[in-house]
Amino acid sequence: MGAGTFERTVVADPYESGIHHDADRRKAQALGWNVAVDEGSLRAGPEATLAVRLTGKDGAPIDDAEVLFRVSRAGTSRFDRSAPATHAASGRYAAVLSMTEPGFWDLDVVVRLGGESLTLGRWIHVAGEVGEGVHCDAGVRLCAADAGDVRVVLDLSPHPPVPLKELDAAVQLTRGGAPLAGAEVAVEISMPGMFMGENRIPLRVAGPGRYAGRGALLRCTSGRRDWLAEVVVRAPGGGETRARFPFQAAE
Ligand SMILES: [Cu+2]
Repeated sequence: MGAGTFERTVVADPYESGIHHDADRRKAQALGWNVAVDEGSLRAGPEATLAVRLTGKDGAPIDDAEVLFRVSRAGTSRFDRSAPATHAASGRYAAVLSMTEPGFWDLDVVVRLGGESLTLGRWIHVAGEVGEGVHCDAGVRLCAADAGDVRVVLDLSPHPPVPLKELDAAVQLTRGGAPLAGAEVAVEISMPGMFMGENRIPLRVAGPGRYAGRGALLRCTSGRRDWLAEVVVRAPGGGETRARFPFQAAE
């Protein structure tokens, strides 16, 4: 692979990177290319198998592309990895990558075919063991709780959240096992028994039943690190329900 085509481009400004993706997305639409990620088989681990299906116009599989995967997590370069994908039948491409953290990842699929090269960005969910109950620390792992009849899985990052830094919140909602679309979702950060000001992170739709947003964590001048994230859910046609996730911030 010559000319550094597949070199990792370090982008200082994530919004700039987003613009780049927009241009490539338009190009992909014009070409009719689509990348579907097989999330069902994706599990966190040092040797995670990442597989996609690449299709062209009319959904026909593309079998003669060069494909590279780049994965990363928001707010850190610690988990950046890349690997060339090997081709299997029917437009399938797969690679084994170290993806040790369950939760939400950014995936860049770099596709080269017939002189065209484009990068398609996807937001993917890597399954792991999901903890439950009041002892699950949402600062270091995925935790699940119920808001009424809605199942809420919360992923805060970084792990653990750092005071006075950006805090990413991603939520997966299901009802009866099916992704819950059309909900209004926000995360409220508070400190039990101590008023720390209002800190509400509105989330936006990020996929089927997925909602994500970015806010910031405050610092407690008393030195406390125990916080509470409350996921506020307003399901379509329903009232407001809440799921509570205690977490510990970094020092
Ligand atoms: Cu406090």
